[in-house]
Amino acid sequence: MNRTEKAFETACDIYREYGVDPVAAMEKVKNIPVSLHAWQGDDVVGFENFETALTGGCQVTGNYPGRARTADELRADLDVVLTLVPGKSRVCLQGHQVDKMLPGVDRDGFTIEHFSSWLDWAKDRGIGMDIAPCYYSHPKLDHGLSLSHPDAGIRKFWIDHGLCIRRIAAEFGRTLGTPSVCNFWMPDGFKDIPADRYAPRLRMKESLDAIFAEKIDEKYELDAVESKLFGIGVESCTVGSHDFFLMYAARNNKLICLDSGHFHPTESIGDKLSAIVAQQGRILLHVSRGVRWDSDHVILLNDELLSIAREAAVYGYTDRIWFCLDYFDASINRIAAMAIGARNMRKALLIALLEPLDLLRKEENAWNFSARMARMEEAKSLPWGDVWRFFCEKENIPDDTAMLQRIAAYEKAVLSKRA
Ligand code: RNT
Ligand code: ZN
Repeated sequence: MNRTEKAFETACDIYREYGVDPVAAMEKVKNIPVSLHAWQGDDVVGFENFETALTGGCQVTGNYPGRARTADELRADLDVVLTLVPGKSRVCLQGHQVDKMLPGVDRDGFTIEHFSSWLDWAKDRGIGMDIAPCYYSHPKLDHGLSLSHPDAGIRKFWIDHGLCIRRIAAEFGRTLGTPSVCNFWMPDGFKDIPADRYAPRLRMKESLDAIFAEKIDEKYELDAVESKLFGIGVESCTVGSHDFFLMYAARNNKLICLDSGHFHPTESIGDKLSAIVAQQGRILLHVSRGVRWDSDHVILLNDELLSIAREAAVYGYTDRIWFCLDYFDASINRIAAMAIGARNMRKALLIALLEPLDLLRKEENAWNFSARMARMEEAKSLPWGDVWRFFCEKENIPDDTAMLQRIAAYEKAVLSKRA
């Protein structure tokens, strides 16, 4: 027995005293799909054949060497990340992360042909793929508006883009045998107080209805809609606010996408999950970390992440929750950013599944709230780290230290040569 195995045995003894089975928790956590966001690897630049700055109110700061400049480079990077993250991973793309452009074809004409190498790659690795249309970094995002733009021609361009990406998602789903989540986020909004908030919202609703009028079997593709509080330069009004999209999702049976960086700084999304699921809702999580003005820092194993994972996992409704990471940091090694965040997501889920829930509920049901508090605090020092290390070993994934060494080796051999 090595040290990791010994520590795990002891941890199991302790957990069993609390009525928790670590073996069952590991089995469960392994099978929760987490979608890795490919856009951390290319700084949300995409691989189209024209140059635009990142628009739409998002910003990627930093210039650490090694950004993936082509889809091939990005896939190579993701291959490394996949060896560093335990459990079932998927990969999520933005709609401009094409393999190749075809002459004269813009975003309103993308087909699976533009993404065929992604499909082959995913098939080969046996992983599911998700995708999101890209409503930013394009001249047709005019005056900050896309689907809610007053001009019917501009709206049509973006409606067609949405349709194209849904069809591509369906193709991913059909070929890979697992439904592809297609997430709609658009930056539409106003820097300063608009005279009319109503008309853009009516137009946004109409455009979305047009995109979703085409029925696609949920066996292949699942639509999600993502709300946001504000973006940089879009501080006064976001057309697709939380109220707008929560209503839209409920009425149209779509997944509501909750991005943890898209709310007021003191507003946690943890509490929202049961409220939505209790009413037949389904949720796509964009797991991120807001820091001051930025909604997209690498996720850390902090209280916010722990509460999201806890609320997502402990009630047994993970079949209604989809997990996708969403952050971008260009000031550190991008493989590290992806791997650290993805491992934190998995760690947080493991910690949630190791919670002595029955015990806590027992105190709660007996109205013994002081004992509930004491037990919750006690649970924080249970030896989840020993379970995590054993889990990684069992899954043939490096531990936290070895992970770092592997990333450094890849940086030296590959990333540093990209400058
Ligand atoms: C933006 C949204 C959206 C983006 C991606 C890159 O605030 O969170 O999901 O992160 O489109
Ligand atoms: Zn998001």
